[in-house]
Amino acid sequence: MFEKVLIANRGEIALRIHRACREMGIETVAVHSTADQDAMHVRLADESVCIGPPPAKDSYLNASAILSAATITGVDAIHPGVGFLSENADFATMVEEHGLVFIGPKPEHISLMGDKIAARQAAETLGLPVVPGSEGAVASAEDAAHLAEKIGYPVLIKAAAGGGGRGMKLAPTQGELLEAFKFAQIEAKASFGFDAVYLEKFLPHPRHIEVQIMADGQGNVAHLGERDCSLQRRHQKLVEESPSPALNPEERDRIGRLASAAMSQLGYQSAGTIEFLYQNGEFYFIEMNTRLQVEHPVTEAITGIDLVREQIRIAAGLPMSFGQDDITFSGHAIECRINAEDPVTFVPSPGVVTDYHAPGGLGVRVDSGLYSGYRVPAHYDSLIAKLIVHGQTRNECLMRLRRALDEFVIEGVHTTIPLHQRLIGENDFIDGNYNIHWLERYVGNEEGRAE
Ligand code: MV4
Repeated sequence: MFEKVLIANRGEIALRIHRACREMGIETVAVHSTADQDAMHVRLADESVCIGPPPAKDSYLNASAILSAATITGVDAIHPGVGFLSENADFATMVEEHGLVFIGPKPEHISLMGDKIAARQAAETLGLPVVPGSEGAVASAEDAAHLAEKIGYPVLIKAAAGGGGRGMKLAPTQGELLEAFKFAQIEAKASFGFDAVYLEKFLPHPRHIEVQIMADGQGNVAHLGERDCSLQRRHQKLVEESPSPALNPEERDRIGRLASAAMSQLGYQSAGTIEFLYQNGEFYFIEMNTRLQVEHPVTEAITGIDLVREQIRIAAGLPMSFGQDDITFSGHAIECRINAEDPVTFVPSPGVVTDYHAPGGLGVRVDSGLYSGYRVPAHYDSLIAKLIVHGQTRNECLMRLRRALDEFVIEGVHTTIPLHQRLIGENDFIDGNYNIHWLERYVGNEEGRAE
């Protein structure tokens, strides 16, 4: 097992990784920007190295600075966390070239899934249901029009280098296709430096359902159920839950088995998430995330499996500590993302947290680096805490969530807690009756007209 791990991230996820390492007897090295020197995970880590000024490109995205810190402190491995360098195949390769272990999948699988056209082709080859659309890239507007005629409007033009909501354009009818194609291509080139686009039939009101998988590269592959992440605004998830209120046990079993079989065939290793759109009883693969996800605690709550611990074991060459048959899915879990933002306008609200009290009790987990006196920096994502509640039934979970939100005290910055409190009183939420558009309709989305 590793003796020392460098955590190439910040915030609650850096703390999460530190905790897993601690419990495994592994020393930790925190790397941080000057804006994060007082962060909780930096205080708790055995060692810390300042790697640069606040802008992420000069610190958390600075591969050379991170690799230098790794060399100086003599770590065995690097955990990239989420975001930042976590899905950068070049970084994963550089880590390996430095004689260190990248705690994550193989670079080839990061690259494969980073190219959304290649990912779509791979998914189809691996037996996953994909959205009807182009076989590969669409070279011209004429080809796009021809294909759209066959599969039917509306269609979406998506950038190969996009994902997570970036670089998509809707063509409701043939009359709008030429313009949408040109726009998507130009936007893709400008945003990603790569203008390849592909085409999919547009699904008007799906849910976003993702399957958590874990594989050790030694023949063991398991799925850990799904998460319903449909409650989002501008591609920022606000609430995630498992199991999805929309699926019946047969559907859950079917998509889980398909996901496992696909990853087995691919030879995938580490944690991964396969994203699907789900509409009218059908699943459609859209993307795969080759990393740990922010919402992983929801899965940990219902399976009792420590996903970060398993990632570390796998990276160290050990087999997974469980197999599919060892997993029992128990109860229901919901995560609320608490952001330092105005709960109505969503304008970021950095500043000093003047008072902090987290809820607790049975079935309540809070992942957060906050403390009284902590300054929320303005330079990063506004996620400051995750509240995860677990109950035996969805209703118990909802009652517990309401109780926990009411206990939560965060003073000095605006947070999304009041929004979550409002949400939990909505009948559609209580009934699990929502899709990917529900939240934006509920809170308004002044710049979201294109979607
Ligand atoms: C779609 C879609 C409808 N039809 N593809 C947005 C993010 C990226 N991961 C894929 N996205 C979508 N792809 C087809 N063929 C609608 C979305 C979409 C979406 C998906 C998941 C969660 C939230 C979303 C919000 C708007 C649009």
